[in-house]
Amino acid sequence: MKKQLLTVMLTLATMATAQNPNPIKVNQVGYGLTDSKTAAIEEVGWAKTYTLTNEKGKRVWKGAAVRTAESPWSKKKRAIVDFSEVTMPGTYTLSNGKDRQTVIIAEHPLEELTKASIKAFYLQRSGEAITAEYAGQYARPMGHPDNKVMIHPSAASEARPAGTIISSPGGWYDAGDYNKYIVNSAYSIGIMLSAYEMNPKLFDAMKVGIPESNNSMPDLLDEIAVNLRWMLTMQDPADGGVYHKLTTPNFEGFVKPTDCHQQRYVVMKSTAATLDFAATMAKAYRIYSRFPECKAWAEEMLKKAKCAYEWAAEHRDVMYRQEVMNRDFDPDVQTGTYGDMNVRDEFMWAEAELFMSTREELYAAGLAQNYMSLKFSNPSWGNVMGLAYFSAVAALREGDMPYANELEQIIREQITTVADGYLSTLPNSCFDAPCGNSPRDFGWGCNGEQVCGKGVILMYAYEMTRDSRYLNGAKKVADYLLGRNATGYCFVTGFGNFSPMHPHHRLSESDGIEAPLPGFLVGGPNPGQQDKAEVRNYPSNQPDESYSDTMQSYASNEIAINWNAALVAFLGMVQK
Ligand code: 9MR
Repeated sequence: MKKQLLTVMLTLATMATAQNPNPIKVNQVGYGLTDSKTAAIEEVGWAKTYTLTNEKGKRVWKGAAVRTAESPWSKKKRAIVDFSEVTMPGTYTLSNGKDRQTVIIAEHPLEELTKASIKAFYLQRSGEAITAEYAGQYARPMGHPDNKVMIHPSAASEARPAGTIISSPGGWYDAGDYNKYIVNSAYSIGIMLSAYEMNPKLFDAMKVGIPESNNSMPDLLDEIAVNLRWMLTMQDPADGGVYHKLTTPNFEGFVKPTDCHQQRYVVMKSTAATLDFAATMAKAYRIYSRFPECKAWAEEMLKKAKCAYEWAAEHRDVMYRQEVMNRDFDPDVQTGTYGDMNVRDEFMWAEAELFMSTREELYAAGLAQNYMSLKFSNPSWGNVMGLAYFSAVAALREGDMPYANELEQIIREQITTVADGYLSTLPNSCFDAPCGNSPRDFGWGCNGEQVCGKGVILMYAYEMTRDSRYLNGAKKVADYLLGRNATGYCFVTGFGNFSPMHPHHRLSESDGIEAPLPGFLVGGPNPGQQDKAEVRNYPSNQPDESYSDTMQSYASNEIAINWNAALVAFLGMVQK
């Protein structure tokens, strides 16, 4: 009896992390009317012909696979089925004779998803009651007021000795945890503002249902302002330096915000956080000052950006080394580090944004040189160089950059070289996508950094060339993310017919509601499995299948603002 119970429990535990058993893998959210529409079929589901039937059961398409491909690492084979010729909107069933998969074709298939991915930031707000009017069943009372935050001994200064209480309310929780980190906030805002610059029409018209939806600003900018206001409180007014993070010494348990009682601290200032702050505020200045109601606030942001840059110029290498800080100061801090030991890219980003906003020589020194001597790469919280390139693309588009011709050429060349590299993997891809084709594409947060990141870069390449290969490639990135991948998961909570149910997300786990908060992108397959002590039943060790939909899996199943920001940016740009 005991043994039987154990078997049942083990089966249940395995089931909880099982991947999508359906061998027919498609974009579960939907294909655009005239877009390429393909499915990837696992070998067990191969058939001579496949059919697509409409809701009335009428067959609208029949065909064979167009090619097969083998994964270079797992050796698994998949067949690609192409039903692009079906262009009528509707809900269909794709079948191989025994398995069935739902296929949606719609005029604006990504619209609701985009709204939800922005709304996720509202649900992630800290220090504010989330109300039923905007959050329905996910309403919750205010937690983490952060009006009594303590200066950690590592952050002590003359005016603010250790133990001083400051107020640093609001902003977004970083991820599955409840802390707030400047470095990650900066990247997140940077990439979303970049997308806003590239496709303002889409975002200006988009109402996502947040308390500010009825004001005169676009909802995306209202939501971003929430975190900008928090970031502003993290600057020491005495010298312009910016505290690296606001945190509890240890991660809280999986409890509600109102049940969190650990003291929160701001820790030492760092060069990376201060430069990231300077870049973010200088960029926000340009965008928010377009709106008369935000002009004064935008000026304040620019002023603070300049002060931050001054501090960083005088403290060029104050790195955040948590273990060193813990040796020297108490209490020890064990939460996320966002430790970045190379700040060359942060200098570049801050100088680029400050120059674009002020045209002051101070920031121009070596700027064109910078773009020439540095190499564009996919941006992430630890490497923000790419964000400087994105800002330059927008400025060039507005005819607002010195050395425009030279710069445009350099940037176009660098971005298209990277994008061409992605497209070159498409013909042999098991999932008919320009991502997920190398083991290097998988790792902590790859769904945001690698998948959405690649989609964003393909869209910049498209913006700079109008070559439709880039746009079509970017759309296939969406298909991959939304289900046509090795796990068969649509990686955004609440969307598709098979999506994560147990993200490593304290807000989702502590609310007593079965379904997680919607609109969140999970980190994704990570062969590093840094959490394998806690996640005993990873379904696979293959790079592309190393994903566990369990609450314990912080290395593959957490949610985070930077990944959602990349999702918002990608979705915002790909809807052309
Ligand atoms: O996104 C971060 C990833 O690149 C790192 O490899 C990982 C380990 O240091 O940390 C991730 O960031 C986490 C942060 O430190 C704390 N909040 C949760 C973040 C997402 O896992």
